[in-house]
Amino acid sequence: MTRTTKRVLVTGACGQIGSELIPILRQRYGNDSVVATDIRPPETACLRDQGPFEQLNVCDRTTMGRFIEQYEIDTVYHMAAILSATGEEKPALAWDVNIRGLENVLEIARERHLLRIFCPSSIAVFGPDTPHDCAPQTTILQPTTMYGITKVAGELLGEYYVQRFGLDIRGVRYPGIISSETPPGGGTTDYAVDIFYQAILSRTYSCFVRPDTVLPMMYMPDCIKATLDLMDADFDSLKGHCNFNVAGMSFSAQELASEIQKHLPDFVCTYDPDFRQAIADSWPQTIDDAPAREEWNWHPRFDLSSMTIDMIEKLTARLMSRS
Ligand code: AKB
Repeated sequence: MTRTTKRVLVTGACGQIGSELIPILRQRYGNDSVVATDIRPPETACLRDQGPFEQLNVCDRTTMGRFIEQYEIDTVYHMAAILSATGEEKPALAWDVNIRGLENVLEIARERHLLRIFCPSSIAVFGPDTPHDCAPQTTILQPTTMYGITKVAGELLGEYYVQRFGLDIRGVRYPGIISSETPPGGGTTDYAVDIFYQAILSRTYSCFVRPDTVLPMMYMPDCIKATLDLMDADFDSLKGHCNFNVAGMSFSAQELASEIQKHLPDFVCTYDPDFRQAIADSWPQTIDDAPAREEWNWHPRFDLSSMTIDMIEKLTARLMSRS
C-alpha cells in the first residue's frame, strides 16, 4: 500500500523559509496536521494560533522524538540551521546545530520508519575550486566555511541513510532566498533582502559586498515550489536525493540596486564590503540545475525584474501597515 503524507513536523518554523512554508503546508494537510517547531517562541499569528507549535532545540533528540511520537508525524521538513555568516562567527554552534540536528532527525526517521524527510542543502557546499560559472551538481565540493562543510556532510549523511537504510530523504541546494515576510538571519546573501527593506524605509543602503558580486538567488515563491515539487516527485525517478542544484536567477549587487532604482529612483546604494565578501567570493556565480529539470521537472517562475516588482509591492504594503 502506498503511504502518503498525513502529519508533518517542521523544524526552524520561525525562520525565513519555515515561516512561509508552514501556511502552505497547513493549506495542504490541514492546520492540526502540521506541527511548527522552533527554538524561539512564535511571533506571527499564523504560527501561534493556526495550528500546533512546540518549542524545540533540534540538538535535543529526546524531545524531538517525543513530539514525533505524540503527533504521529510521518514527514519532516528539517529547516533549522545556522547559516554561513553566523557559522563563521560561531563555528562550533554551526557544527552542533547543523550536524547533530540532522543526525537526530535521521536517526528518529530510521527508528520510527518515517515516510519522507526534507533536508535542505545550500550553494555553500561549493568552494573556490568549484567552476564559478554554471557549477554542475556533481563537482568539486571543498567549501571554506563551516556552514558549507556541514552542508556537504549533511548531503552525504542523507544519501547514506537512503542507501543503507532505505529511507526517503530529499533536499535541494538553496541559493540566496529573497522574501518579504520574515527577514533571513546570519547568511551571506542577506544583503539581497536587506537592500529592499532599506530602499523602502530610508532610500539608502550600505551593502556589505562589492557591487560586482554575483551570486545565485531565488524568490520565495520559487523556493517553496522547489521544496514541494521535490517532495512530490516520484522517488524512483530520482537519481540523486539530497543534493539538487536549483537555479532561480543570478545578478550582481549593482544590478539589483539598479533594478530597485527603476521603481524607487531616489534610492542610493553604497558599498562597504566586510568579512562576508570572502564567503561570497568562494561561491559560484551561476549553477547548472539540469538534473532537477530532468528528474522532477524543476523550473523557476521569477526573474530579477518580476521578483523586484513583487518584492517592492509586498514589502511596501507590509511595512506601511506596521507604521
Ligand atoms: C547563506 O547566505 O548563508 C544562505 C545560503 C546561501 O545558504 N542564504
